[in-house]
Formats: sequence, C-alpha cells, structure tokens
Amino acid sequence: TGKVAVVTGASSGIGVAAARLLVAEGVRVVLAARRRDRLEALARELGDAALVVPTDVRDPKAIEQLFATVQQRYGGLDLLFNNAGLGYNGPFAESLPEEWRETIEVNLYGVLHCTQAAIPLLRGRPGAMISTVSSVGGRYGLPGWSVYNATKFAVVGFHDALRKELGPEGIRVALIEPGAVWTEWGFKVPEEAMRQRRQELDALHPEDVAQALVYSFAQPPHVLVEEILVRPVKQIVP
Ligand code: NJP
Repeated sequence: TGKVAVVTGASSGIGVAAARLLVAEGVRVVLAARRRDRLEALARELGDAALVVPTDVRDPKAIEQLFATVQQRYGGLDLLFNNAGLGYNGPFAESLPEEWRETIEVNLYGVLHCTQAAIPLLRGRPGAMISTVSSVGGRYGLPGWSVYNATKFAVVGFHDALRKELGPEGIRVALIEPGAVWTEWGFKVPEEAMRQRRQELDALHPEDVAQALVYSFAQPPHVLVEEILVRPVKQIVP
C-alpha cells in the first residue's frame, strides 16, 4: 500500500505481531520501544519495510525525535498504533507509587505525547488512523490491577473526545480492547500463575489482536471501526 505506520511497543507481544501483519499488507513500519536489540532483530526479519527508532514513551523529547524522523524519512504518517503498555499486579493497598507513576507515564502520558506529535503528520492523508490499545480493563474493573484499570479507563475517555475532535477532518480514531493474550505483559504475577491462567482461558495469541488492527485500518477512508473488543471465548469475565 505504501502507507506508513508507527508501532509503539514493537519489541514484544502484540506490537511485534502488528508490525509483521502490517508489513505483510505492504505497510512500512517504524518500530518504537526501548529494547533496541529486539527491534533490530525484528527489522532484520522484516527487511526494508522496517525502520528502528528506539524510543522510551515516557520521554517527550524521544517522542519528538521519533516523529521528526518519520516526517523526514517518509514525509507523513498513515497509522499510529499506540500499543506500548504495562501493568503491575497486586492489591492496591500494597502497591507502590513508583509503579503507579510508571503505569500512568507509559499507558496514559505515552499515548498523549505520541498522539499529539503524530497529528500533524496524519493530517491530509486519506484513511489516516490513530489506534490505541486499551483493554477489557478499560471497561471493567479487574481486582489486582486497579492502577492499570485507571489508565485504560482514561484512554477510553480520551479516545471518545479525540474521535469527536479529529473525525470531522477525516482522521479515524479507534480503540482495540484485548482480553487475555499470551505476551510478556503482567508485572509481579509469578510466571507459572500467568501461564496457568492463560492456559485455562485458552488466551489469545498476539496475532489475534493484531488482526483486529489490520482489519480496521484496511477499511475505506470513510469507514471507522471505532472499537474492537477481542477476548478469548472462555474468558467470560470481565
Ligand atoms: O505486552 P508485552 P503486550 N517506552 O509486555 C513496551 C495491552 N493489553 O503485547 O520498551 C516504550 O509483551 C515494551 O517495550 P520495551 C497492554 O496493556 C495486553 O500484551 O522494549 N515502550 C513492549 O514492546 C498494552 O497496552 C493484555 O520494554 C514501552 C510492549 O510495551 C498492549 O496490550 C491484555 C515502555 C509491551 O509488550 C501491548 O502489550 C489487555 C516504554 N517506557 C491489554 N514500556 C495481555 N497481554 O493479556 C513498555 O487487556 N513498553
């Protein structure tokens, strides 16, 4: 297609799957996350269609640099996939303010900074889209994930207002809300417990979520698939 996408959190999980599927659709992808070695390994696999820009989404200067590079290299942007995110598990009563801060900085401020920096590059590009990964935890409370919940609920409210601001100029603003996915996500849960839970639920694979992104992005420019909640069929709650 010759289109250009920025994928945040492209070093793992859903971001890796999204980059692969986008490239298979002919999209050029800019891979952003902190772990350069992972990004470079993925770029080697994807070839000329991929560009690595190591980025910490907690750092507004790094984000500025990321989008300046995109502008310089490609002259614009068609898709921002706000996917970088994390969550710490445990009772709120025992949680640490440093964990709250990191969660809010990545899941909320990271989305705000990336989105604001992307808007000028998206303007005037037919079918331009901002797609942000929220969660079933952006709709329902998950005990043990309260601060994560707070950030994903915030993303939902931000999305709804932004869609109304940017829709009239033809920029599509969309949300993807996954349930349990087999990825590295979920700090402080013992690995074995996470594995068991995902096994019980027959959790989604990262590609299952990435398909939702590719589907919504592939629609004609006048079509906004605003929200996709995709969960493992056995995950009946939340
Ligand atoms: O998780 P994981 P997912 N700056 O841990 C990046 C949501 N979700 O693919 O910087 C830049 O494999 C990190 O990169 P690095 C979830 O909330 C998931 O599942 O190199 N990037 C890595 O690439 C999130 O929004 C589930 O460490 C930063 C990526 O984020 C999205 O899905 C359920 C960063 C995380 O990859 C993708 O997460 C659900 C920073 N400061 C929602 N910090 C699920 N897996 O069950 C982290 O409802 N990253």
